[in-house]
Amino acid sequence: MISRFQYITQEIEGESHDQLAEWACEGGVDWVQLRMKDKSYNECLEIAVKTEAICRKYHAKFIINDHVKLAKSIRADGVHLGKSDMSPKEARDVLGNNFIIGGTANTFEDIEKLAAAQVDYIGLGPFRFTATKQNLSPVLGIKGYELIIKKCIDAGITIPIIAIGGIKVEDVKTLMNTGIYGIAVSSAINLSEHKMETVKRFRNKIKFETEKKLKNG
Ligand code: TZP
Ligand code: MG
Repeated sequence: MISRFQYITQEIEGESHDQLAEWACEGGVDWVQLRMKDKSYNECLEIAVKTEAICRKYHAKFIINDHVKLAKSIRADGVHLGKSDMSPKEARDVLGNNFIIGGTANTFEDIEKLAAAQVDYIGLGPFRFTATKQNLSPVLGIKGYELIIKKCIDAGITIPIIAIGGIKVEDVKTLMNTGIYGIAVSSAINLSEHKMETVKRFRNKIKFETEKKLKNG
């Protein structure tokens, strides 16, 4: 099951990935993506082992960004792959069918490629500018999501699409109304003074909007 609320750790001076993950899990996330940047394999391994233990404690899915071999070796639940990472097809060969594989898309054409590679979910963005990611692609805004989701429906693509990039609690309603499946959040939680409270607000809003959508068909 792909979660409709995907939490992503980030590099923050003085705060560890496993501590960030623990706050998020305590607040109620059931999906953690570990996103480490500029670290050696051994550093990543050490952080991943600690973060995985947190996820197991809270029964949250544990997804690793970029590192396919690391995900395999510590038996994470899955990987998230950007355009410059290992291709999803190659990752499937390495990981087999029991791992979740997600891919990044910035356009409908990216989605078509990821759909052909049979990824399990697609992170589509950025919604708006965010300092969390370097070399950011052009922002999509609500109109961009509406247009791309319409093209997905017309093309019969049913892979869960997760909106990402600069998303705040106040954006959840309009984003969910575009037809996206769920939302991924990093800095709005990680840089919040009240992280658990912010997680709860996202969780409740996403749950509310999802239930409304499912009820209305
Ligand atoms: N991919 C597109 S935007 C982004 C990633 C990983 C960063 C999302 O983080 P934030 O802090 O929620 O904008
Ligand atoms: Mg990447």
